[in-house]
Amino acid sequence: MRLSRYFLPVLKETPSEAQVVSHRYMLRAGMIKQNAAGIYSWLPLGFKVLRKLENIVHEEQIRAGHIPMLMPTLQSADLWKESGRYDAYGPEMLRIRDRQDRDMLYGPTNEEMITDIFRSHVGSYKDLPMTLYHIQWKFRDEMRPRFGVMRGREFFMKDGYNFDLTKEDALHAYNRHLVSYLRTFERMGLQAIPMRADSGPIGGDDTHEFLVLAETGESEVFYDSAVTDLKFGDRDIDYDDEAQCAGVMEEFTSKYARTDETHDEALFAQVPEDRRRVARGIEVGQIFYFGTKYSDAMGATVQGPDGKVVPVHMGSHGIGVSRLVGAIIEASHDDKGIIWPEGVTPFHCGIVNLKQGDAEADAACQSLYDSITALGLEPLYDDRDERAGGKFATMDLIGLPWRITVGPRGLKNGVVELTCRRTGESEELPPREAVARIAEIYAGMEVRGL
Ligand code: P5A
Repeated sequence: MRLSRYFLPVLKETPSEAQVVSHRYMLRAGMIKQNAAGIYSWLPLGFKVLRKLENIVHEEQIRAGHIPMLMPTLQSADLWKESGRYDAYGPEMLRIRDRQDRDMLYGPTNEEMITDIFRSHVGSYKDLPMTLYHIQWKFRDEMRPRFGVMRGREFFMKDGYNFDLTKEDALHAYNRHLVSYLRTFERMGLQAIPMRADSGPIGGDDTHEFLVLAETGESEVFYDSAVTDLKFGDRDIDYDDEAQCAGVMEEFTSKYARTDETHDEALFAQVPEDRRRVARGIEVGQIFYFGTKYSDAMGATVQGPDGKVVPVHMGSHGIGVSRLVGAIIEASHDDKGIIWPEGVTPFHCGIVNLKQGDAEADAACQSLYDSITALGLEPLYDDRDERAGGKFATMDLIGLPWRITVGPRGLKNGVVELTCRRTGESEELPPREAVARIAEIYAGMEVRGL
């Protein structure tokens, strides 16, 4: 993409309404525009990151054997009256009446709708286990929408629902989700720690939240610092293997790590004192096992191998896809702007032309642009007729992890400059080698975007 043809409305001033760094940088980098409290348009740069996160979530869900689909944002209130949650959900639910005077709502989550789909089409244990998911906009009329996309009213969520014959099978689904979430968040360059939590309006006893540690996090968390040493890495997991999934679950959840709702001082006191941590975290995902709560209320049953008809065991699992954009920035930035991890960056590298209009510099930039594009990667070429300082400031703000700087002086010596956004280190090298380095950095990584 050439910057002169792109829509990147960066702001020079720091917007006064933004209280946290991710919100400030998302507004300044032209990623989002607020349309109403907690409701945002995703401008082109923000939309690219959102799509990258969505792609990673899809890939990891499909890898775990879960089946993608799409349910609507608007729901009929009838199903919620059946489950008993229409009244219980309270003022967070946006209730709408259609022209026929029917009660509708903008879905805050989809347990009821998926249970209805299941009961309409599945009647035998032979179709189980089954996990269906979608990635769709949700609406919760939050009392205090704030921190930009981190606590929005309209937000993008991946929500998945498992259906199993027995409690044991459903607990395997729980563990499988935990494992796939560890992998998903690591691919995004994040450490998200599973912590024992409270289930709130979703229900059930077993639930873990995934928290990214950050000073601006809304949740207070208590943990044994040993949990931050755990890395999922590139383990080869067989998601059907119950023992293997249970082993990873055990490894990642046996140390003390809890949100304030479930915190237990007496248990925490058993953690060696030098490893006890009290901090703040951003909740980027949550998994639940709630047994037969919805299948009992809504009659979602299957015939078991013994011919008996039994309610299915269920759980649900969510990832806050739009919240993650803010969470990644909270975890990865400096005083000049965002620093995108390679796995989620909107463009793979920037190309800065120090002397637009100089025939040699223009040709060298175009050639770099073509070579990097031919690799299947997306460069952002700043081809505007602007001062070098302004171009660097824009690149730093929008946070592309690598920048190639091209100027007549370097070209005389046959070199361009390759700069790492995270370390600030630069090296001079011939253009062909710069392209080879970019190819090497992104080898084996998901590279497609929009
Ligand atoms: C699990 C999926 C559920 O709704 N039902 C279906 C279950 N869980 S949850 O924890 O309530 O939400 C899942 C994730 O969505 C994100 N999230 C939000 N993101 C932005 N703004 C909000 N107002 C908001 N509310 C929830 C969180 O990341 C949460 O973990």
